[in-house]
Amino acid sequence: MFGDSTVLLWDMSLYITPQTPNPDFNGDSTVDFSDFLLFTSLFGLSRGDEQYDAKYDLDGDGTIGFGDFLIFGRSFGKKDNELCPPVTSKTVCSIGLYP
Ligand SMILES: [Ca+2]
Ligand SMILES: [Ca+2]
Repeated sequence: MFGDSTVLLWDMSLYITPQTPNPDFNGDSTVDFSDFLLFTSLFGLSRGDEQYDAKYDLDGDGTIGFGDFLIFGRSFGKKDNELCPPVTSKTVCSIGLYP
């Protein structure tokens, strides 16, 4: 798997995007209910709010809202190595996890 063009594209996206959206908020390598609870605790906050944390703003529009929830929902139940950054999903993740 390492060394083919798919992995190269993935690696480049890490440099282009300052922050890669990762719905695994608590870093335990699985997107599950505990991440959902973290997300809902900050749902509705916007950039500038005291508790706002950009890592929950998965689509980067400055608000932790429904668009981020949709991205989270698509990753729910998946492990770290199955996650795909939305920006590169069409290129990297055409195998089936993402449309
Ligand atoms: Ca997690
Ligand atoms: Ca957002």
